[in-house]
Amino acid sequence: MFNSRAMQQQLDVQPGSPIFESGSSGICVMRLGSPLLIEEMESIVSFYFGRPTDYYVQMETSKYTTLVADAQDELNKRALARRLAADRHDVLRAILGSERIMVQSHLYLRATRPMRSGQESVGWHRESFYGSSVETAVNFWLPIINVTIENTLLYVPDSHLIPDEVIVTENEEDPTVQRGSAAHRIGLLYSPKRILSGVDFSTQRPFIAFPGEAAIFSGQLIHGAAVNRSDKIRFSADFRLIAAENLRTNKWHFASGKEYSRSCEDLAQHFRLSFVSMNSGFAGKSRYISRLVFLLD
Ligand SMILES: O=C(O)CCC(=O)C(=O)O
Ligand SMILES: [Fe+2]
Repeated sequence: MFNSRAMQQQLDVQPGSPIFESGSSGICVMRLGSPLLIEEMESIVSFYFGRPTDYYVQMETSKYTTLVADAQDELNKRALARRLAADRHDVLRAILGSERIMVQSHLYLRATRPMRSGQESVGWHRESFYGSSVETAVNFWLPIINVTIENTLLYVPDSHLIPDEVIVTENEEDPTVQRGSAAHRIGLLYSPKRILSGVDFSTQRPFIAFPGEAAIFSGQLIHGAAVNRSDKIRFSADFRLIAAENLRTNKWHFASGKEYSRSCEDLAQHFRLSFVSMNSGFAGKSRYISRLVFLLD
């Protein structure tokens, strides 16, 4: 589906390179500083999804989305969005051009089952379709387990430069996703939009990022369509970041029950959180750790 030249071009995108300019593709891939963060996320996912894939493929959808929401809650209790942002604060400061970075309080866990019909993965979009973005916000996306070329996220290079007015969409209500349900909490859409015109999809490319790496991209980049053509569940996580100066409102985020964004500048707190996760296995001391994170949070 993708030629090797297209892949090579994405690999050339350097950490910290400007992502909002023309010719930048709108995306860059960077390595996380601490491998412990991805190990912790892998442990949590493995703990919740320890059975053979078939067990989950056959699971009734509302039961499955509740399980994903539970695993997502565990990641959020551990403040992983802010800890990941703090881990590469240097690159994010350069990309966002600010010393004060706000992090979405809620990290989404995507756990897309193989080849499900209906939307178990999000279709092509930019964040402004769903109201959670301004032009200067960026997305942080990272593979956790089983992300391959057959199920990774896709993007259209430089599409972040297309003005909103040029993109024509239509709404398709999805009766299977109730507002406020577990499915909605894990990022599935009750009113997804479909792009009718204004985007040339012929230049689409796959996100190539390996465990321990993260892709940072403009929230305006056209991305999505990660239909899972592999035979395993695809696990990845994502959240959004913005310079404090550009945040116009800090609205309530229903999925986390907190303000939409929190500052990631309290590094002392992040060091304490990282220290805790360094000295613990998930299984052994999880109750103690969760409580500590909750108190600090
Ligand atoms: O991973 C996915 O399927 C969707 C991710 C996404 O839309 C995002 O990171 O903004
Ligand atoms: Fe998105």
